[in-house]
Amino acid sequence: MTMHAQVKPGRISSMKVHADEIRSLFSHAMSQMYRAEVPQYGTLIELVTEVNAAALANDPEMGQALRRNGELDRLGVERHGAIRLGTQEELFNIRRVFAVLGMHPVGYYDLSLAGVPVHSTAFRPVADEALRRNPFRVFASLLRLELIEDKALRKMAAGILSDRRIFTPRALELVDFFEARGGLDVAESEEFVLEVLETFRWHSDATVTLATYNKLHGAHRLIADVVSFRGPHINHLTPRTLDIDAVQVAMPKRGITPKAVIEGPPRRKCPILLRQTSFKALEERIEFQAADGGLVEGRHTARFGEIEQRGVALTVKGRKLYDKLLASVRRDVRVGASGSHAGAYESQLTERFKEFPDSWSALREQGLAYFRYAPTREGLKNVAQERISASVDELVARGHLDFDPIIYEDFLPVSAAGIFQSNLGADEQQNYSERSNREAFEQGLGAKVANELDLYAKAQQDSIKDALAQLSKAAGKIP
Ligand code: OOG
Ligand code: NI
Repeated sequence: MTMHAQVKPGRISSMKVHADEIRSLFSHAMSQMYRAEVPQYGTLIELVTEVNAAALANDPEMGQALRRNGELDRLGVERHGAIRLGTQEELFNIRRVFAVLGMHPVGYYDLSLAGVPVHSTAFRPVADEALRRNPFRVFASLLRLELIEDKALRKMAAGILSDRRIFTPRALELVDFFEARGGLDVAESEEFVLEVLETFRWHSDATVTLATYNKLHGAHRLIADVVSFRGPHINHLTPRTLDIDAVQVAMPKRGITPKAVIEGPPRRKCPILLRQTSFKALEERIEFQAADGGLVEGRHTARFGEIEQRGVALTVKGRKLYDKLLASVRRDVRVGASGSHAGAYESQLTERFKEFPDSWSALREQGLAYFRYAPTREGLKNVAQERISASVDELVARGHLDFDPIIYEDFLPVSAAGIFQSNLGADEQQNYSERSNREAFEQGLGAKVANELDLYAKAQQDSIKDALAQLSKAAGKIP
């Protein structure tokens, strides 16, 4: 492996590689590994690439908007993945590992509400510039053993987990270097990526007996997935598509079976938040320990593929409206695991979301979504100093400011639950009495998770400040 982009002199001390570069190396390496391990993912990537090219050809305006927003370049490398961790210590160290890659915990997602015994965060780049360079994110879940009722089983699972080491000693050593010196050099960065890849690798041999696996599986399939293996194998990677409906329809033609419905909002002229769909996890052969010291064959399903289409980030007000409309559809139409009522669900979703304004202007004027502002060419030419004190709305109305949607970079708990469920099988509906426990999560993590809404609000605010400064300068006065 070679560094495909050299350290840019002057950006950071000459010896150190920028975290964005290490993240790009890492996300590329993960994609290569997953492609080799799960050939259907490679097929999915090909399909997405074709659909994206067609979408851009059909809609030149979309291409221009993506370019203005710095998203066109990142489209081909854009993806997220997911892992499931077993202990607080694993969560603590994964945070340190991701920090080397410029990925930080954003958002807290409680999946126990949806019958999945985990809570989660997303490790992702935070700064606009870093997101533009490579937005790779990892949805990381921590198993909540305290939700298992069977005390003996809980104890056994905790015992097994406490014995495993998911990081190579060298990976942790390089994290120590990074923390002590504030960076890694080129050789260390390359080595780090290779070492960390080991943590996410698939192991076709379990660390437990088939009987233990079955017991864990009986409590929840997810518990078996986390506890029975040497490490938190990456369970899916997700490219971004510009037309998720087209990919959903085309999947079966390529021999891929998608889940019954697309999660998230319906198709719209102005996409909001995040739409996702996945293909079902594959059944894979596993060698389990046998009581006599030999091996016995069994099966496990964990790994799948997913696609996503991202839209504008919503404000608190916009998100409330989204949650309300989605909940009303989900209350009235229940899609069966086999896909029954999928058609009714989709038509109701479209119907009820008519209440959600579908033009960028309306979304902006009603304060439902976040936007990035920039001065127009006209504005820079014609603006007069006294005009700059006008409100943002007035400057937009006069054509001095233009705005583009800020992309939603995070996840949606209801959608995530749907992705989990479709890959766990129909039988996995559980009700957990204990509820969200963000404090325990952050305690394990050893840090607070950032609030995603604050980040979008700041990006919008920064763009306004910058745009006004440019207009002021153009009007002949430095602000
Ligand atoms: C994670 C499922 C959630 C998403 O995109 O919402 C997720 C998992 O199955 O571990 O990846
Ligand atoms: Ni996902």
